[in-house]
Amino acid sequence: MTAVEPGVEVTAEPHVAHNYHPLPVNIARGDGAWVTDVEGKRYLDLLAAYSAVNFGHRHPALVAALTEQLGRVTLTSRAFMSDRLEPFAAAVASLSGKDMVLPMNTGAEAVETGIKVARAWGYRVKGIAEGKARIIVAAGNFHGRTTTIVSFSDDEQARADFGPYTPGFDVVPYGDADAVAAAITDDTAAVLIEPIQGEGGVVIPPEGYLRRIREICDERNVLFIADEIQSGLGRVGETFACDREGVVPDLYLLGKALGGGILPVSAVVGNTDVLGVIRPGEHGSTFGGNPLAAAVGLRVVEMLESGEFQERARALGAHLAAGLEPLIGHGVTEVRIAGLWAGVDIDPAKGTGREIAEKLLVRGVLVKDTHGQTIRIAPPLVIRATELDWAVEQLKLVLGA
Ligand code: IF1
Repeated sequence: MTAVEPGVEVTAEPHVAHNYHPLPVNIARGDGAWVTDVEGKRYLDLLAAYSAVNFGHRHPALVAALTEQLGRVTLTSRAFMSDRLEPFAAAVASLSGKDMVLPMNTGAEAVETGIKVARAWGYRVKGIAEGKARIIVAAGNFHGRTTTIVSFSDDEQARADFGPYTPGFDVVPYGDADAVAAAITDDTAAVLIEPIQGEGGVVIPPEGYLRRIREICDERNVLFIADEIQSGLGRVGETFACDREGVVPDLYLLGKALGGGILPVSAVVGNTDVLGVIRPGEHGSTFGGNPLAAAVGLRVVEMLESGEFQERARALGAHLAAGLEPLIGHGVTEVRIAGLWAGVDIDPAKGTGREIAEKLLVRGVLVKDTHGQTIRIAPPLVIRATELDWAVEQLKLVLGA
């Protein structure tokens, strides 16, 4: 028996590992950093829905914001304003230091919207010939799963048999700013990158990479679009991962945690000289900026304004690093950590990332593997240091470290 907290026990009965992609766990409840499955087993959630649950499952302030809005109005079309949209957009703009917000729903919709804005800006402002606009992206990218987005993915599993692919994208190695500069032509409208690559397993670029991209984009009249859908909103110990280098992109793409771990809420955030290229009626979405989403998103932004969650991510991330780094050479080959977001590469001698994830699951810890040997750790920012210690202890036991 593994006692995980007073009075709660996780039995070590092995789950039958089904050979389907999701891990064999069927969740019925979520509370803070913990979830409970249909059999009543509790798990420490170290994935937090890939950083959509930064504030813990069912954060009381977010549930309250939702409940209060449910008693007023939940959905209006964008043909009419709602009294939640303006405060939400103003709060997101203020948090980002920008003056315009285009609200959408999923991360992929924000990415697709960013691509449309970049192309329209390319034609209407930069003067690129119609239909010729190009966007530079990074190898190892993950920006979602629509057909245009997988068109510029270099992950065969994400793109195979989903062609014909959308043209107009140039792929360069991640982390190499000179490669970005070399790829820019007169037809380049934008550079679209993750400030830290999530799917790649928390791939942190060399210090100065983001600053160099900002400089190159300024020199060459190219938009810098930062996909902060996973890295943003407190995860890396800053409001945005770009803040780590003091860099401000032309467009922030936000999602996941913007919905408080309750609703899909995403947004494209920029200044009017860029985002304003989209004319009324040219873009939209049935649910984008709906009153319910705006109410939750406004509360999320208010919770981030104090800096408390960013500070927690920094402090708890340092604590987690202190627990994980001694495992290097003892079942772990590398640890990459930014704020409270870690990629841990498992020594193949100990098994694959998936095998380790399944062994951790039996011990009441949820993580997700990626790319064979890596497990991703992205706990809710409300987790306690003692819970992190317990999780690291489980990893040590699984590794026989
Ligand atoms: C899956 C990955 C994470 C994202 C970034 C946009 C999106 C995502 C940086 C699209 C979404 C999710 C999607 C989920 C798995 C997960 C994921 F492993 F696929 F790459 F988090 F690392 N930009 N990432 O990370 O946002 O449309 O999903 O709201 O599809 O398997 P979405």
